[in-house]
Amino acid sequence: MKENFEKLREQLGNATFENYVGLQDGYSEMAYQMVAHVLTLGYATMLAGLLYFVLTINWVAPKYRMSSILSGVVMVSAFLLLYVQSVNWETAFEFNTEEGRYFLAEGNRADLFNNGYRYLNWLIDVPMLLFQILFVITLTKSSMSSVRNQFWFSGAGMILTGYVGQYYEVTDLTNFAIWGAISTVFFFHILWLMRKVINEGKEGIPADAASTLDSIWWLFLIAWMLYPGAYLMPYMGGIGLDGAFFNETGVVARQITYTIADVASKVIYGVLLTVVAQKLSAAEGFDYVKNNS
Ligand code: RET
Repeated sequence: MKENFEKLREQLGNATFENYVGLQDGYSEMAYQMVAHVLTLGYATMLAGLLYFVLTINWVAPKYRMSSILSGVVMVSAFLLLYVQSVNWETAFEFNTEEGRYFLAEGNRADLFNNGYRYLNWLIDVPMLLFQILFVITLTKSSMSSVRNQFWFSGAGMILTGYVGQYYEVTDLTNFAIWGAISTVFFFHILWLMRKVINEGKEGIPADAASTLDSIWWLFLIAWMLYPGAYLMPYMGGIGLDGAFFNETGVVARQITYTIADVASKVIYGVLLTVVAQKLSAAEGFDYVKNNS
């Protein structure tokens, strides 16, 4: 790609690296379909998750139900966005029978590929996900409104700065790194605050509920770290255009990473919060099975 880069850059400007790969080398059948399939898996899982959260809402005491409602909101917004992202992939590239590969599509229905939909979806989902845990745990020291405001502030700050940064992933690595670094500062603040919330939430609750809260922490930490990994994906195999990931491998790896992160941070996280709420409800004398039999 190095030899042709100036020409590609004139044609594609701030487009993300998926388009550079699609114009220069194209995608093999396997790479193209793996992305298409993993995007479909993503939105199908969100619909399945929605069903779960709706059906289990009465299994927990009323004061915990807001957690299920927020998971439902996250499922709907993620379902729509991932569907649009998947259509975007299909309209951006088309099969070329001479080369036997998929290249950037031309003509007036063609659209460049962009991950920006995801970032704007996170603007809804990140505050919801952070907010959600506050309906399940009881804070012992911090004030609920202060934690909530810090979550909103840093959540939005992290995503908006990352959204700007991702436009520079091919053409301006300095800007890409600076916006990414600012975003990371907000991210560390969120991690620190979440650790504090979980520590306080563990006080005075049954041991099995506390241990599920610990699992939520580890899930949270690992799943959320995957997003900056996906941001950096083109350079995971070396900085520069000839790195091992500045090609279809990196494109596939990025979409798989996003999908694992989405399923873990939205669906599994919501399920685990429902489990904690069920344990707390039971400890408080709310028994769904008895009430309904
Ligand atoms: C960005 C930019 C690069 C630096 C960092 C980032 C972090 C993103 C995160 C996103 C989480 C999204 C979730 C969505 C669920 O719907 C913006 C990629 C640190 C942590 C949980």
